[in-house]
Amino acid sequence: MKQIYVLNGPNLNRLGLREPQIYGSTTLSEVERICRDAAQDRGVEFRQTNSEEKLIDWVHEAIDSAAGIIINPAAFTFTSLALFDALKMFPGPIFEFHITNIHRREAVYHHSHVSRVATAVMAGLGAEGYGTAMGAMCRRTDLLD
Ligand code: DHK
Repeated sequence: MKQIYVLNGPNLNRLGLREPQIYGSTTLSEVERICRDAAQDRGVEFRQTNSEEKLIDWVHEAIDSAAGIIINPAAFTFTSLALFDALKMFPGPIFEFHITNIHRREAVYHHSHVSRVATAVMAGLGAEGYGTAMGAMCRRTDLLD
């Protein structure tokens, strides 16, 4: 069975230290643990980058090797048509994930380029929400297998 890719964008490497009043105190390695626990025996590829090029390369890689993608594109959500174009090529389910409810935040966070290609959008559940996203993705891709 193909793996689930969990891809994280810029500044999320600072999770836990970065604006804890907004993003909470859970670190990215704790988020990885949450995802792997929720996936149980499903294979998980968990990555983070501050580079738009790398994020796009990982989406290309996922086209051939992933059953589904859970992606927190962070700031690239609102800036990257290149990421949108890359995700359009992915044949499986794509869950767009945000720790915060972007629609309750500043206007710069209101228009996502990713939502137009995403199967589902999850925002505002906090870091724990990654586990919810993984559970849903495993159920959905089990059905597809
Ligand atoms: C993370 C970011 O880095 C911001 O650019 C987004 C997103 C929100 C989050 O909630 O996970 O606006």
